[in-house]
Amino acid sequence: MAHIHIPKPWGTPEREVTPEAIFLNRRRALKGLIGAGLSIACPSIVGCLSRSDSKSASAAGADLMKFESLQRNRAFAKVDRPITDEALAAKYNNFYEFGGSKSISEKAQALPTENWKVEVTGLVRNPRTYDLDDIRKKFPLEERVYRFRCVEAWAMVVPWTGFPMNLLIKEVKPLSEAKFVRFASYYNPKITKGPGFSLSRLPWPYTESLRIEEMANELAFFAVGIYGHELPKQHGAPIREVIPWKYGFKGAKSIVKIEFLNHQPATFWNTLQPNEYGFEANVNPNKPHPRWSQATERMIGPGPAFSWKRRPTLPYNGYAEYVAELYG
Ligand SMILES: Nc1nc2c(c(=O)[nH]1)N[C@H]1C(S)=C(S)[C@@H](COP(=O)(O)O)O[C@H]1N2
Ligand SMILES: [Mo]
Repeated sequence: MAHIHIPKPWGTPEREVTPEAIFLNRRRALKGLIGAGLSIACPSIVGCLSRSDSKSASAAGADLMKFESLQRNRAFAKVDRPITDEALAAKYNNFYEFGGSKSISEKAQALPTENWKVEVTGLVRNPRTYDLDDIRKKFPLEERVYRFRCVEAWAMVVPWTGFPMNLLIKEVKPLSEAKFVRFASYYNPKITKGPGFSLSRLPWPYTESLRIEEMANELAFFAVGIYGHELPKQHGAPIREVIPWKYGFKGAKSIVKIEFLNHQPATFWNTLQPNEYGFEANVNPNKPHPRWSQATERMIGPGPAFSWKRRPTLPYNGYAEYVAELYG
């Protein structure tokens, strides 16, 4: 991969930084396993997960596993704004399955994540159902600090733990007819009751979709963790998409199914409001939402939302150098 950036001194604060020498040795040792990537601490997650002693600040007392000796991928640490406070990000969420407000973090604890399975199906040579252990063994995990931008104009910067989607593509080998991929979130109307108001006929399950070329881009990511530990349920445990150059709704949470298709599928928000939630949904300061400007964004912070620091919205959320070529 050609994109190796020297991190800027104003880059994000480093948590639990591994001394450079150890990092380099480990890299050398793993080189044979991981090919050209420069990122990976644990060839598999085995031996790298530990049950945290302290309760997480984030998830209604949930006890979250920590990723030990995880390496931050420095190629993606160049973010010119501070990492969002973990406890604030964990209490300001969108997860319509558990309600229509931002305060769903406690309700989301009802999501049953035991024995989670992800079915990969459709137009692929190797269809497969993975459990979380399979995923952890198969795909080397790394940490990436990404900007994140909701279509509602709030934004954050968070360190995700996970692996690039192109590793899954290599495993399952989409057929040449496959042009799109669709991600479906967990849905069980007894548990994911949805927002109480109106809209009783929402197009559940929550689904999202990408073109295959978008999925293959090096930025497209499956996250299994955030802030160095497994995902709390409100952030989309145990596995979600993270597509940093698109609005947040493109990243389905709590994925149970990944399907390769020859056509563009209907998706949740695009079905409800196609003029507000386009299929492509690339972050674009010059393309206003029908109901508000997208020129600036509010970084999640303390206090009421109107007081949060405003920043200019960046084209492709600051990732044009990686993705602009996808859009000719
Ligand atoms: N299944 C599901 N995934 C979802 C959503 C949702 O309601 N349901 N909301 C989306 C939207 S609009 C955003 S901005 C992000 C929010 O992610 P966060 O709560 O982890 O910050 O999740 C996205 N993924
Ligand atoms: Mo969003």
